[in-house]
Amino acid sequence: MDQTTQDDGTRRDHRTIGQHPFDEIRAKVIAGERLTMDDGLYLSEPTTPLGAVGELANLVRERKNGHHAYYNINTHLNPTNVCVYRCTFCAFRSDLRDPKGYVMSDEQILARGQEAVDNGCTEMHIVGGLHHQKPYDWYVHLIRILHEAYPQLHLKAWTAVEINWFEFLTKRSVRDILQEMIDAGLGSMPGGGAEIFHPQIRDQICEHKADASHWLMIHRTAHELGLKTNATMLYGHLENAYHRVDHLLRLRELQDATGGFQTFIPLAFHPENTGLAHLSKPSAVMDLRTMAVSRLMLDNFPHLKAYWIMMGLGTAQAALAYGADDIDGTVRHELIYHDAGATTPEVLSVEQLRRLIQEAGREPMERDTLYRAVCRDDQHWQIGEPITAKH
Ligand code: V47
Repeated sequence: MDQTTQDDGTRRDHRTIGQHPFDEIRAKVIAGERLTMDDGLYLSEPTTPLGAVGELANLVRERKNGHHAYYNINTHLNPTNVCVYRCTFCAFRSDLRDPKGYVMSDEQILARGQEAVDNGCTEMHIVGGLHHQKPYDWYVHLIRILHEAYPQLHLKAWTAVEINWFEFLTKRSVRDILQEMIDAGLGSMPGGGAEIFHPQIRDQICEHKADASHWLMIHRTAHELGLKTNATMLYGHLENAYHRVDHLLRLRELQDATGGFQTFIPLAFHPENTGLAHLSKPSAVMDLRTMAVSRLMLDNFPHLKAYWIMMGLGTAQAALAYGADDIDGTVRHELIYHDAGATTPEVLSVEQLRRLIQEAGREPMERDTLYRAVCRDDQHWQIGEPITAKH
């Protein structure tokens, strides 16, 4: 396609003759060739038929993961909601002295671990606020006590933004901090805190947070230490298609270098109780297009997740035909989305999750956090074969 994209995302179209741009993109995808910024922008335009974009994304999804749709049995733990930052999109955070603020005790944290194990969870997803008064040692301590008490439970913990906060608290290197966390029991890192990398948007929604290059450096370091990580993108607020495609390209570049990302999770903005409450929630059409464009641009990511808590059950089911191959998990104790107005249930049973997947025409497969098949009988589970997405 003969086009140039300027810095603000507008495009100059020099195309006069030749193939229709969609045919060109389709030919590239079929040949396994890489898409460009301009391709991503074309696919993002509301006038590019959503069905056609979805079909192309589905082709890549089935090439990589066949008809499987993965899920896990998991729980969330947010040890505190007290946070020094005031990101405009966040409804979860609390000021230090706000009655809404809480900090969990060791006993409460361990009780959550016990509840997770009793419910057959393989994973605990741990993130929270950057507490004004909690020392770094507290964050290491809670990983250690959980891991010592429940060694089978995979601890997927701390976003890059939290790791950056630990750098500030300790004045130590990212490598040192991550190594200490790994020694304490950290199993992998979730993808939060990425928001939108482009400074035109990042500076408006979370100006104090680690910037794009710092977020990426922390994930690069994690990958070098052998940790698998995820990546997210928060969309449907102040950004436009250019910012979204730019975000995807930055992730793709790091993945080329390290191969350490497992899953990409596009996160739809929920405005209720946030500093951006005047905005409306992105539509299902936008959710599906963002999933499909992400699948097509992130050709080196093995998995894309339709996070049902955020998308709603119906859209998450549909997303399994628009590029997603994973639906996250049973999810107990989710607070970040429910504080921002999500109306999805607090938890789904395994039967409900499997039925959602089957209704979408996919074959459910339980995985652990590191994408290995999980084999279960009534009381016990064990790890089976690794799930390998094809290129
Ligand atoms: O970074 C916060 C987002 C993220 C709102 O790695 C909001 O498997 C929408 O990263 N509306 C945290 N989004 C959640 C997250 C995540 C979720 C599920 C799975 C994984 C994974 C990671 O939630 C934040 C931010 O981007 N967020 N507030 C809101 N009002």
